[in-house]
Amino acid sequence: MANPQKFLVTSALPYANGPLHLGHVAGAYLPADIFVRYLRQQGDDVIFICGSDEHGAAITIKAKKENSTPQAVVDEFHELNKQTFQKFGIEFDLYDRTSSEHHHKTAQDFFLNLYEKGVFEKEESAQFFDEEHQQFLADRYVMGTCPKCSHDKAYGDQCEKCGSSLSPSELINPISTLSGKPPVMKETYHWYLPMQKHEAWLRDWIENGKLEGVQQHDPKKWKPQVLGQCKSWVDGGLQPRAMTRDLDWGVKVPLEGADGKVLYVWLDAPIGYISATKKLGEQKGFDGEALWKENDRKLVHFIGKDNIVFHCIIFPILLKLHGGYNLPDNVPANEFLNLEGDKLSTSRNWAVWLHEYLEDFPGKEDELRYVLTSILPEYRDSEFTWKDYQARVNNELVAILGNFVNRALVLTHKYFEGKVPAAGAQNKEIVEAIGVAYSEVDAGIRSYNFRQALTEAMKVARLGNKFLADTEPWKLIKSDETKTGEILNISLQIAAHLGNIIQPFLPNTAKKLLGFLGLDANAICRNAFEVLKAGETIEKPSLLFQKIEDEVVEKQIEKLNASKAVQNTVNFKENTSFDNFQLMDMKLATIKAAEKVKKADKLLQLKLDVGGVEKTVVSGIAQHYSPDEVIGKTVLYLSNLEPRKIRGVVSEGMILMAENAEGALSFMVPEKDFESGGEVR
Ligand code: B3M
Ligand code: ZN
Repeated sequence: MANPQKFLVTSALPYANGPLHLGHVAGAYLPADIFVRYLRQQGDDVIFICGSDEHGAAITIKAKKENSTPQAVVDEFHELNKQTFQKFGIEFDLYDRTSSEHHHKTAQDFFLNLYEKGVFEKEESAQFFDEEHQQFLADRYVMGTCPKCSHDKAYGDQCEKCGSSLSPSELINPISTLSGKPPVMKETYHWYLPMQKHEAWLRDWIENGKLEGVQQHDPKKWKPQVLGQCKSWVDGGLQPRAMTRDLDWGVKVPLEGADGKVLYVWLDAPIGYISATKKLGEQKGFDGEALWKENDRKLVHFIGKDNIVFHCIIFPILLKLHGGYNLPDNVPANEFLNLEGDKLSTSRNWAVWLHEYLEDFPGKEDELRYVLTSILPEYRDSEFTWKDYQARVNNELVAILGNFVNRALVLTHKYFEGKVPAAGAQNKEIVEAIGVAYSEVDAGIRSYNFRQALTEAMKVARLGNKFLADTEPWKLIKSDETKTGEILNISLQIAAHLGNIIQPFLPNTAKKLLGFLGLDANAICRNAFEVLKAGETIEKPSLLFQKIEDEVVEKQIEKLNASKAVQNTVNFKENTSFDNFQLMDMKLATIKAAEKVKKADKLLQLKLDVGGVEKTVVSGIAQHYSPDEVIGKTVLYLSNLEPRKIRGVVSEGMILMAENAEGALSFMVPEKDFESGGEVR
């Protein structure tokens, strides 16, 4: 056994404003759990931290929508998610929460440490303000068209469709999610982190793993897409980012004159990893914060790709400026898991909720662990389908792993009264194959390639299945009992190693299988082929897996489509006044010229004639129409939106388009041959 290594492993803190779905599990939780289980099995010293992220505008928006309070919302989902993780077998050392007092204290101390060092710059700024609700709008309270991909429901901080990190002022045609109306700009002030000042050392840390006084890491071990996103962020020019927000829910800014302001959620949430570790230390009697300072302990953050910039740019800057803390050794972010051909979406209820899976499939946690690990989006988005779930369970778990174990143990009972038969000569090929499997699983897991590691582990089951098929002990028994015994002895040793090697992936199955063999999981030495001694008694096995029947899968697909049907009902916004409607100035406009906007593959720049007046509009229709398709069309034009500069072009108003359920767009054109400039009311 090599010298034990030390790790501090975190999984992204899920927002406590909704349940967990399979995308969350495949993104930041299952890979981390496999990693931690394996390292612990190898004797490494691992601390595994997670908890609920309970601040941020999304939670306050949900509370407002449900006429509830943020605390009530987070209490509900913190409990649900904590229970669900436990039932699914994700074994955190602590599942904490950021609405806790100890987290607020830790986050405020962290902020003050930086504030007193002069890290922040206090800046006045114009911020979106909702006049109806008399509230400044944090990023998540503003929605509009993404300037990068023209997704029309992008948030002020992030576009969920293309993953771009945005600021509210970049959105095209922003509206307040509180009132549904365009927000106004109002003066406020915040404390900014001037990220641009840290570009030089940050780039060196990202590209070379080097940073004075901080442990070295190896960027070559980082996933290319993670490094790529970091580099493009740094190359794109780091910008000052406000580290406080005008919200009444969150960690209060611990400064005079900061009433009504809280820490930016992406400042406080990662500090949640630290406060949780401290809390764990208090519970277990050690200095939790010290784990963040041991230079031989590797910090690994498991996240989804939409969290890369926060974990690889912003949090490392904050950790370094605070001083004394390790920076991440690796951030093996996963891409996105899609579902039945569409993006998983909490808001559209297009998801398989983990807690519902556990209710519908009691005792089948390992089946889901197996299928999700087999399709983890480690380097590109991947897809969960119920048909694939059924196929993998039936054709791999039942037909290979379960079948091999069942035959080896049943035949031992049938021919040798459940006692391990005498061993014969070693089968070098098999011993070699088992050794290779162990080292391949080790290499896979330690390089965050869990799909490959599982494939290697399953080779042991395939090896056993093939060995029985090739040697046919059920025939040999008729002529040579000793030889049959030797074959079953080998099969039982393979089964023991199989139980050992699948532990990180399929912990419940491993426990059952090793239980049949009367083995203690930690007593299996991977370097010795013989685990079971001749004469030892093994239990009569039960089936490790049951087939998934067609109707079970059909029922799940129906359930999904029913939820989509509900979601596809028309969404009406809240009523508004006729006076408000009259504020809109809509006219007919004829498109005189059109061209693509440089470096924006979804935007067209249109020259309009509006009754003889020329107007310019940037419109997110480039993926639906080519420039020459639109010239000459007379369309519906909203003229009096505040002009907005988009990719260097000042857009004066917008063209109104209709969109169908599949997302196709259509112009709204007069059914009579009306001239441009005509009023629409
Ligand atoms: N709450 C997860 C998300 O973006 C976010 C992670 C915080 S980790 C400090 O869905
Ligand atoms: Zn986008």
